[in-house]
Amino acid sequence: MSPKFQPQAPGPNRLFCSEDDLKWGDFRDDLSRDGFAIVKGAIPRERADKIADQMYSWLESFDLGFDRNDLSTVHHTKLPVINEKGMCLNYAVTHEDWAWAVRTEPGVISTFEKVYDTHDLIVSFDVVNFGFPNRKDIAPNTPWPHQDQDPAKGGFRCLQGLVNLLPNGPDDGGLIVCKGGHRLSEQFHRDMAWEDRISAWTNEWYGFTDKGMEWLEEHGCKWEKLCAEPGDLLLWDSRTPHYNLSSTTDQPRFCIYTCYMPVTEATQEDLLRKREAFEACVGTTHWPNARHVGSNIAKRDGVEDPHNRLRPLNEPALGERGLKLTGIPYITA
Ligand SMILES: O=C(O)CCC(=O)C(=O)O
Ligand SMILES: [Fe+2]
Repeated sequence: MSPKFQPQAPGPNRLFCSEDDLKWGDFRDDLSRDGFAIVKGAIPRERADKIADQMYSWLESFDLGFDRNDLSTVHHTKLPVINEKGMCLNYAVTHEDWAWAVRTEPGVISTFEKVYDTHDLIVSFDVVNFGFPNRKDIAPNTPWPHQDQDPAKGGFRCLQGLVNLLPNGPDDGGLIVCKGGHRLSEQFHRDMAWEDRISAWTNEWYGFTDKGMEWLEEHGCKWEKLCAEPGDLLLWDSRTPHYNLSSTTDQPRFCIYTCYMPVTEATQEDLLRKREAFEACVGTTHWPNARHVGSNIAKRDGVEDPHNRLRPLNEPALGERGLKLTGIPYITA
């Protein structure tokens, strides 16, 4: 059987993040130079506000006592399981209609189309972030500087993104990046190859140790906390060292990770696994090729959460573009 769509591979204007490709006059120049960029208003403010409202309603839908207007109800007993980094991994949250609404926003898709110079993209089913300020009821979010790319595989391979959904100032938590670190990545891993690695559950993750952080500093890299308005799209090269901070104000931080790659960079096996993940309403990492898939079984106090959900509360109604982003129409067998 031939696929429903014949995919087009990335075109000649694909971003390579090399010295000589600073030529676009838009966010791609920042991305190439700094390893990160902000696309202002990728989602119109009104629609971003609506998504944040739906995210709050989703948290309240568990009926555990969380009330968006009362920060004292931010407690793990009153919420679905959210880790110290603000991430919610289960409950089919990544397939809620509002998560898909963000993934299929034209301003978000077109940004990634420019980066890869193709319309034939697939999107990750990544987790969702509900970062609440000053949490004392869960473990502290200590710095976890890392890159989301296998050090053994150099070069620009994947662009990560997140759509910011609440006002996000300097102390409101969120993404912190190491400016220019992407360009030093290969040199870093050559110089630091002697060092024992922090254990990781996937090769596509590398954690920076204190020594690694010193190396970055000695090579002139500075860390920068990115600030954004609702609807802004934050982008970073997977080689760029980064982590997230928790809010120290009264302002929560909500975001949805959105990462796309050309479908031609996924194998048929990847697409079949991705289809299974879609049908089972489970998540992936930020890598859209679904090398790793998640589960909807959250554990609360060591046992299965009685509030687990295997399907979204509101199923997404995907149009043709949304369906293509799942990769399913590109399956040949
Ligand atoms: O929440 C963020 O800003 C960053 C998250 C992150 O680094 C990751 O998911 O790998
Ligand atoms: Fe990351």
